Amino acid sequence: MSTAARSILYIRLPVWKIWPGGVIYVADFIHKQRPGIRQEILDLALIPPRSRGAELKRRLLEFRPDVVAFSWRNMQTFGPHPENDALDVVMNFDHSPKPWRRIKAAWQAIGIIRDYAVARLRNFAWFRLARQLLPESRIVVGGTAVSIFGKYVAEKCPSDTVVVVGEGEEAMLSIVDGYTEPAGNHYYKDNSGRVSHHPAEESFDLSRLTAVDFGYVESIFPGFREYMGGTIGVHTKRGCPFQCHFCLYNKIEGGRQRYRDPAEVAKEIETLEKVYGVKDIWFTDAQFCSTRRSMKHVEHILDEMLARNVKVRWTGYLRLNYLTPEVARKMLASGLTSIDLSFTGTQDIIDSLTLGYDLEQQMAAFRLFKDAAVEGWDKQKIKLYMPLNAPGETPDTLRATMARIRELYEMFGRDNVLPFIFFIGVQPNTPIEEKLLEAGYLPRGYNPLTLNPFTIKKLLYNPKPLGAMIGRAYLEALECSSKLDEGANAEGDYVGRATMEILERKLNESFPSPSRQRRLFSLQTVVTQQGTDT
Ligand code: B12
Ligand code: SF4
Repeated sequence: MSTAARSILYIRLPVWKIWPGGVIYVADFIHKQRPGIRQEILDLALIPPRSRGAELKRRLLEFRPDVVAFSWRNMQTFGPHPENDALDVVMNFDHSPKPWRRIKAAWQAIGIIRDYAVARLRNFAWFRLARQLLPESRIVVGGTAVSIFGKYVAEKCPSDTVVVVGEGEEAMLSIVDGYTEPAGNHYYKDNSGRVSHHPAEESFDLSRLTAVDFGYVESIFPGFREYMGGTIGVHTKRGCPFQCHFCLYNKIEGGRQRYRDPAEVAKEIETLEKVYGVKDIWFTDAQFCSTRRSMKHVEHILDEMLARNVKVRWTGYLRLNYLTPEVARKMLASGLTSIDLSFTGTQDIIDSLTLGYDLEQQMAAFRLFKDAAVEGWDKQKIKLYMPLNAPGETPDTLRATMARIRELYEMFGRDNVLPFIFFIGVQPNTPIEEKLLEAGYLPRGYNPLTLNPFTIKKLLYNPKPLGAMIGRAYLEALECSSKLDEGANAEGDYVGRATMEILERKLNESFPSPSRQRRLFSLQTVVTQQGTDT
């Protein structure tokens, strides 16, 4: 297609209901650049599964858009943690002492993998449906799932499809302008079925992303109001310069941090709160604050929010490297509701995963928060995403993590600290994947999108011998605790806290620590000497 487009139908492919931020930023940007273009957003997550195909067909035929733009968020939905049943299934299958539970888990695993496969095949069938109903329209596919698996997706797409890797604004603008070769990093499947790749550096100037015009978005998105009672994602920057071994975010968004204008970000939040009554915001950046420069940017956003007297609760992925007492105070004053961050209790594991921060500095930053909470610490939660059993983990490093968690219990109150039982999910083209290929843990040439349950299980990295102990501690904790943090109403403890405590007990039974061994030894010596003395 080389003529300019006049209409776009965005189709958000189904996921568990979550604010479709990516597609909204793209549609808002296109509207601001080319106001004459007719746009509509069809969010399949809001439509009952049985009606989705029919509704898609109806909208394609009625609207007959020049561009059919699919947004695909998750392709691999298992990065399991306690709020996701897949973790219980894997743990029961591998580590339950009860055979019937293992058999049940095997059945559940087959169900999960079937759903996963069906979702993927169904998405490809919808792309073909669009091509069949509208042979002249250009099909575009974007979103985080295709940013990771772009080539694979392009190969399965119908002809004349553009698969956009990474951010979509520039690519989409060039497509609506009718460029034969769109801008940005993308794959293209031509009419003969050949797939070509057009790499590009991320270059979009984020200061062009002004506050979303929600009035316009509401006019093109019938499901818009259905999200207003929940958490809304707000983007403040793109890119991450760190190289954590397990992470892909720096590849999805690029390594260079680019920033939106703080006043525009705050204006966006202000409209959400004052016009639509939104109470909860998630800053959807790879990291909300990580570098010295990004901490300054965050401070400006918080200043703007405070100046506008915006009353929301907010969170996002945080790094505390450059936290200052002033920023901690502003974070709390502007509605920080939880501190969500990677956590492990030894510098050795931090370094082996190249997380790029100092443990003592992280602990000092926690104290800054504590000191900044003028009226005491009672509302905010500390959510610890723990890469348990990462390469290099030993009984002693796990015990050290537990000791640090106890420090946090003392600082913030036990009920406010939520250790998240998390494992490394091995993702394609990450340093950890390369390490595990070299070690022979994964076979070279394995398919990261495989449906083989044994390979899928391996992608959740929790190897022996500690893996079995962690698994059994988790299963024991599940018997007596709650998977959600329900504060005072919880029946039993929060599962993450209980797991860590059971694990510590098991570690002490099976691998007495050197100091404990020393104590036991001296006690035995004293007892023996006393025995001989009397
Ligand atoms: C923030 C975040 C979360 C937050 C979301 C908070 C919220 N309320 O919004 C939380 C913690 C809740 C979360 C949960 C999960 N997440 Co998450 N999340 C992210 C993160 C960091 C940012 C996503 C985001 O909103 N970005 C901001 C928006 C503006 O950007 P965007 O959506 O990417 O859209 C841009 C482009 O993709 C593109 N685009 C999008 N659509 C389209 C369409 C067209 C036509 C075009 C041209 C372009 C285009 O243009 C947009 C603007 O430039 C990404 C990693 C990353 N760095 O991208 C993971 C990520 C998306 N999450 C992922 C996963 C797996 C999950 C979970 C399944 C984890 C779990 N096991 O529970 C859940 C699922 C939630 C759900 N309901 O679907 C994976 C998906 C990867 C995959 N292989 O499938 C990612 C990529 C992380 C990873 N593992 O690498 N997540
Ligand atoms: S884990 Fe966070 S800091 Fe590390 S590379 Fe990923 S986004 Fe960046």
